[in-house]
Amino acid sequence: MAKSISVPDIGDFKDVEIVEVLVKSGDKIKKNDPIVTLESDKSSVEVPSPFEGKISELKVKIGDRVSQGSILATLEGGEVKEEKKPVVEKKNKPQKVQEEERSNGQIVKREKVYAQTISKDDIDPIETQEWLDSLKGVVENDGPSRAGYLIKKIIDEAYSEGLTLPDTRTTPYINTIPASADVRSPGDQNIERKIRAYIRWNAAAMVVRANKKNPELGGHIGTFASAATLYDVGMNHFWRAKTNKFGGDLIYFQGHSAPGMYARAFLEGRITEKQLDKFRQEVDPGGLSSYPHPWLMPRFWQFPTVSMGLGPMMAIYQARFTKYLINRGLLKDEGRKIWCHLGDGEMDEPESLGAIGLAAREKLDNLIFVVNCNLQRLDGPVRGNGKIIQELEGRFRGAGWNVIKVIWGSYWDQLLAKDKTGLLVKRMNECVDGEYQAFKAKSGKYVRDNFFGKYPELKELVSNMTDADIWRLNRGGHDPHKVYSAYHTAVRNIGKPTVIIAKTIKGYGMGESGESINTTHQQKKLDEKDLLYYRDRFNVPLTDKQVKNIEYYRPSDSSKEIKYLKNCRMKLGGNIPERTTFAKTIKTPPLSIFENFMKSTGDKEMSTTMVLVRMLANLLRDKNVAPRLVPIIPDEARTFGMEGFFQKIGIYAHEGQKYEPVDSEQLSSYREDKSGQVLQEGITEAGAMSSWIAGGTAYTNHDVEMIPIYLFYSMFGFQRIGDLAWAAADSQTRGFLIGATSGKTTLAGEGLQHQDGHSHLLASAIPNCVSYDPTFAYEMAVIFRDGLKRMHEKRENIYYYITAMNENYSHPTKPAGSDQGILKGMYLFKEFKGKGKAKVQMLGSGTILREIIKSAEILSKDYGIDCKVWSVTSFNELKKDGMEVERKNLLNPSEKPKKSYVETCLHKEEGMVIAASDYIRSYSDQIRPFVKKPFYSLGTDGFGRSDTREKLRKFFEVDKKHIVVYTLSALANEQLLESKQAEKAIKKYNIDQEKIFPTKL
Ligand SMILES: Cc1ncc(C[n+]2csc(CCOP(=O)(O)OP(=O)(O)O)c2C)c(N)n1
Ligand SMILES: [Mg+2]
Repeated sequence: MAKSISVPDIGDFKDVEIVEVLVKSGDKIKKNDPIVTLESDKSSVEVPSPFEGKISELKVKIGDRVSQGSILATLEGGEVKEEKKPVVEKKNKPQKVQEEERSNGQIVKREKVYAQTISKDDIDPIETQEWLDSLKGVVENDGPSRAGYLIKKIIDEAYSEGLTLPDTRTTPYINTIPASADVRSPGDQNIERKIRAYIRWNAAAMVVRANKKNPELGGHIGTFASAATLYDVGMNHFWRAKTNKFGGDLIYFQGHSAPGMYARAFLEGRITEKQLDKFRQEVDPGGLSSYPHPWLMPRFWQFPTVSMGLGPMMAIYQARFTKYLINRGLLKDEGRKIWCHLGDGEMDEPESLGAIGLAAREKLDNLIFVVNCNLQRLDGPVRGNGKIIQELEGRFRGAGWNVIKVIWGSYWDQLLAKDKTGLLVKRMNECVDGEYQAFKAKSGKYVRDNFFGKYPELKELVSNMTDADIWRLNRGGHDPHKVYSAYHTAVRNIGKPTVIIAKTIKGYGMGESGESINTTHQQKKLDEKDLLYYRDRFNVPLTDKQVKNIEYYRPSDSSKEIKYLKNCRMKLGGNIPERTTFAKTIKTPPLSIFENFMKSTGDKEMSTTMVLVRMLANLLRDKNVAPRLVPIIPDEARTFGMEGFFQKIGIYAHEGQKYEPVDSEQLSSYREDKSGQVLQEGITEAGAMSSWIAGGTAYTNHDVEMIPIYLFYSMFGFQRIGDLAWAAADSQTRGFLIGATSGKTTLAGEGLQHQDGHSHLLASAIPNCVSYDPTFAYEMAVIFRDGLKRMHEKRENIYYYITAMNENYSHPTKPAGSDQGILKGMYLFKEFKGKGKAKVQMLGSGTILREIIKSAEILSKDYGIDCKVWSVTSFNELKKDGMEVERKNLLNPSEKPKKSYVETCLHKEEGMVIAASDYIRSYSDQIRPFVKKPFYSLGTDGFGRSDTREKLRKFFEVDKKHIVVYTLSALANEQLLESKQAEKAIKKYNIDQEKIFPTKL
């Protein structure tokens, strides 16, 4: 019998092109063998055969366009292999149960036969009922706390009897707050429903309009559609804005629900229609950013959240930092809350759950997470075979959070009340998310048949309900009363952070165009039919014509809705989100504080890390700066020589120190203190970075200018937390990042994964990150002081990345007049006169500057070459300046070209340039275009490895001998010196010409 293979359901796509035909007539194929490849403008997909058989005729060719149902090929003699049907378990069979019982202290075995069991889990329902009745009786007569006490006693007893107790991480799949304890929203639901409808409409309209203009622009409708109630209840009743009397709650919005926030701001009159029309068109002024980006909308957005997982992490550390400021007496305790809205898919990010332990440990009851569980992420269900809500409940409960599940809406209350046998809850428990998703993608009848229909008793329970009634059974996250009740409880919770886990529907109200279907996330275009449906679904008062024009809807300012909306916000203090700052600046400390570092250290050797730590110690003597410093360390204080801070300023610990530290006798004993200043983060670079962001944005979030200084192994900086470094930049964080133990040959013994040869390049990509690689104490001091001035006195929205080293050496006196050069990125450090045989400009940065100095000595003395040594404090800053000047010159071709700073330094100098650093060559190569002379760079390209500094520098060829040889060779290359000079030097210094290039080793 012949069968045909046709195109299956390919979603919304029609007339899709066949780009490959993978079979030919006569081919024998198996079930699921691919037949053709289809390609739409988004993706390509193979169509598998549903049958086994032999192709008798191919009906299509490459280039043909097909849609669902188009025949691709016919098969002869095909056989349909029957899928095995799942075996249905028979229920309520009498069971024989082997039981162990304790009798007179002895274990005896006896057999019990029960005539009727409700399930295999319950062998004696009557006994079960007796226990339940007892519990009920205690609750009614003696109250819930007595009942709780008895249960705890029973559990303790069970443990001491050695019983294996059921896993109690999760509670049944129902709301945590029982209907009887719900607190109903005091709001006018009629008006709130209308407001929500208009916000929904405008949020969708702005995305559709943008994509109509240009499909490149993108956007999301389904996310906010699922979360609208979660936001509205917060906005109408809970979230307090910053005023001159109150600091304001801080809200982290889920990144791609941004259209909903704009749509509300539009109703509030804060955003114009013109702006809505510029959603995602940010290049010209007045556009609205795709996601929350404070850099792009600095008066609106407070927190960048769209890179998933960073929001929750930053919110936790924000809540912690708020308590830190309060405990240190820098902020009033006003009961402010930090709210963080998340997607359920986002909870898969390690960062999302990575810091929840800290939140519980530090009793952050100022923190509320709201996880919008619409059961879907981008491609499909978050947990098709499981239950994300239960999984999250278990994880948060395990971590010690207060968990509030908001699963079912009020329409379910009556059904649950009638569910005397617990069968409804059992059914709720046993359905998996894939089924729950399908229920809301289908119909009331489908829910009746497939949810209630599984048990006759449940079918009976809803027998007097129409399919429409069943469809109306809502989910908790769409019920304003349930959400209100959860928020009401959360804000009153003491001693623990709270997570509200709310069940919703992705694309709620979008109907066939995208409600609860797997493609909802990408839906950004709605056609006329979809838009009319959406309008009708939420009763938006727009005519068909207005809908077809995708007009926005905003009732007049005198309408009840707008008055109500504004009144709600007025009562809560004003606008949210809104970014403002009223922080007082910090006066830059006097030069005297830095004086020590400007003079030679003589024979005394120290590392730049030590210099920095000393400088911080000095700064702690400045009354303006001292209280604002926030030293942040991820378990490396001793590595950086910072243990002295433990006693001096204490380690922040919200409960103080409950123990006598083991080293209490010692000077720098481990001192934890409620008002401690050091944030000792433990081993979490992401956590430390989040603290640093909280500290560096306190000027806007708390109106207190702080100076966070985060010290870390430079290899575990930008590379490890690069995404947070971007979030910091976006947030306009002000503060210092110190990449300690930096460089590939400076951190000698730690080896490959510790030796950093590229962090400066990563830093250079961040536009408002100012970075330096200083060598000497005075450079560090000049740079640090300038950083304090620029960021904390002049309020520039930049942050500093400064590398520091752990190599000890002596430091010279600051050359007169070098300050400006130090800050711009290079200055003439010293001239080594030879015999004028040739001239070389030698550029060095970080620790390798010292090798450059040594090689200049050799070159001048032994080879008669005149060398000028330039200390390059920042190839990155030089590059930025060079790019800008070059661009300006190119844009003004008729004007006299301006000189980049590099050129200003070098244009009058003679000779070629040789540059070296402890970083890969690309770092110094950045200035190559601006040097305008022959330029040779040396660097540490290749894998790091553990050895002595001397051997490492030889290996990477950045030691003085290699620099001498390469300089001579380069001079020969430029025909400024005879090549035999270089040849001789190669022999003299035993340079192995056959050695393999370090990147290949
Ligand atoms: C770090 C990161 N990875 C991937 C993405 C791309 N992305 C945007 S939304 C999304 C799905 C989110 O699902 P969920 O968190 O459940 O949110 P929902 O839209 O369902 O509310 C993904 C993968 C991102 N924004 N950030
Ligand atoms: Mg989701």
